[in-house]
Amino acid sequence: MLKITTAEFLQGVSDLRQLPKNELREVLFIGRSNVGKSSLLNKMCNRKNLARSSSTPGKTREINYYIINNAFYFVDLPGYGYAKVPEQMRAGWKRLIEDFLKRGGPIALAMQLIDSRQEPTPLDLMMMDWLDYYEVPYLLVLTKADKLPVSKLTKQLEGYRSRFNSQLSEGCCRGIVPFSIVTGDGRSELLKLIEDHLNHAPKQKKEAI
Ligand SMILES: Nc1nc2c(ncn2[C@@H]2O[C@H](COP(=O)(O)OP(=O)(O)OP(=O)(O)O)[C@@H](O)[C@H]2O)c(=O)[nH]1
Ligand SMILES: [Mg+2]
Repeated sequence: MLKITTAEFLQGVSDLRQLPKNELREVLFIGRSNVGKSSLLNKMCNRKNLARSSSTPGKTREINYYIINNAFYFVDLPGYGYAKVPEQMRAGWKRLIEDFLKRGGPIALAMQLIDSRQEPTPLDLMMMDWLDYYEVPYLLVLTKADKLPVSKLTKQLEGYRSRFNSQLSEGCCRGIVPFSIVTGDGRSELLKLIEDHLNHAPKQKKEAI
């Protein structure tokens, strides 16, 4: 299984011209504000404060790059869905994220995070559509699994599996994994899936419609 030995913050990117010069494979962390992206990233690296947790949700506009094992990147994308963000910023976010996904090649795997207690929001569904369209392999990670009793979590998982059956069988969804930073559930499964995808050949770039 993949073992994370080193993890360092590299840089924040707010414009694609600032992407790291050294093009390594990337594992993306995507999801609405407060869903647990930075917490997941920290837990994967067994570090408490590696990923900066924004005290003001919706304020982080940067794509944060972390270099792992000096071999690949963890990329923490700005959270979306924060109500107080002005429309102009929202449009900027969409353009940045879509251009980012279009690059194809370097992206090994995306983790699409959704709170295990909730249903996907319209923006979550839009993100999944983009990932399918740009042929980015992704996992649905159901966060904060410790907050649900096991029976309810099982039910949620079944619901997600049947709802996204076509993405799982014909689209780019490679699995649905419950996760908790409290119990560590899901961590080893994610490490295994990340390792598998880092070893896959890169995809070609796909043009927008
Ligand atoms: N109980 C529990 N709380 C969690 C879990 N994951 C995250 N949290 C809490 O949820 C809150 C938000 O977590 P973050 O990791 O900062 O969320 P984020 O997606 O990075 O948020 P933004 O950076 O604002 O987009 C924090 O208070 C975390 O402690 C989990 O697995 N279990
Ligand atoms: Mg964060």
